Amino acid sequence: MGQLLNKTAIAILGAGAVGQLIYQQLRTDADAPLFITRESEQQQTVTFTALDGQVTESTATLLCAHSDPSLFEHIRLVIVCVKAYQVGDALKSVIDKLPKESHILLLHNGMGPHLEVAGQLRGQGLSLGTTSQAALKQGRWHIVQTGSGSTQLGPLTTPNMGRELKSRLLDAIPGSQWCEPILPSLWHKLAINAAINPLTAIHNCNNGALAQMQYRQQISGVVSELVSVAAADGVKLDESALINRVYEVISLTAANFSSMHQDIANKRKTEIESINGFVVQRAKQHELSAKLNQDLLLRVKEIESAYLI
Ligand code: KPL
Repeated sequence: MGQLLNKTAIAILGAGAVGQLIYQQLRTDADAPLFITRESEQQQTVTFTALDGQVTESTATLLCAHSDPSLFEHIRLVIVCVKAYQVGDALKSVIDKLPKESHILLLHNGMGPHLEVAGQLRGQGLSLGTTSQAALKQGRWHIVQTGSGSTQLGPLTTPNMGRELKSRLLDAIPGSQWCEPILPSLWHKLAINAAINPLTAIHNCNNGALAQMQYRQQISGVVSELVSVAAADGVKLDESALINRVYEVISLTAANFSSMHQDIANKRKTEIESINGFVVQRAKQHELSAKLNQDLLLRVKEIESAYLI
């Protein structure tokens, strides 16, 4: 079994800030995850500035969808760290090369891709995760960790992730825990993102500005709609605890600009479809109203449409 976790057992699909952060946390002197990216196959120097300011450099192996299939043979876990709207295409490009006994872990903001991915798998099991650790890219291969935070991981479909891989993740990622079932944790994080991200993007403000009275009704309303939709989806959430948590995050991250604010400021596609858009989509499925989430979805899409082609 120890043999299973030799070199190349873990691959990270996507090398954004979160993918590189997880790479750094899983990397040891003896072994490191592979990256699967759209770049050509190569050895790549990667730089990491830790929370304490310490800078380290290491050499990572990059594979791509065109790499020789034999290079994928030893992979037992693929951690998918691309944006929610890229998950389907990214996985489709490599799924045929992944061993049947490998396991897929989705780790992105928002919800929804798991519904599509479940149909793409070729016998692999699926787990989901969410993290509130934060990192920023300083360059293509240099990230700076900007915040610690918790990470929840848990199973969605069998075969389950093997015990060794699970321990390796939990030992390496600070503040991580295994949650069964995992969906309540994802809905919980979704509520925080659904309340904070679009409002900061629309009003061009930092997270802290949302503590003002003028946003109170909208924040409570967005969370309340989400709680009803989650309940119809079989996930029970505590509405008032969730609203309190939103305000706690607003206060803890007061000086930060949300990821959606940054996406809009940099004219990038946002994750709105998998945040408020997911609530709206599930609400339609259950014939529920999610008017406030719908309004935020439309407004952010309107802002995006001014620069997205
Ligand atoms: O996760 C976040 C994000 O920006 O996407 C929050 C919690 C809102 C912190 O900024």
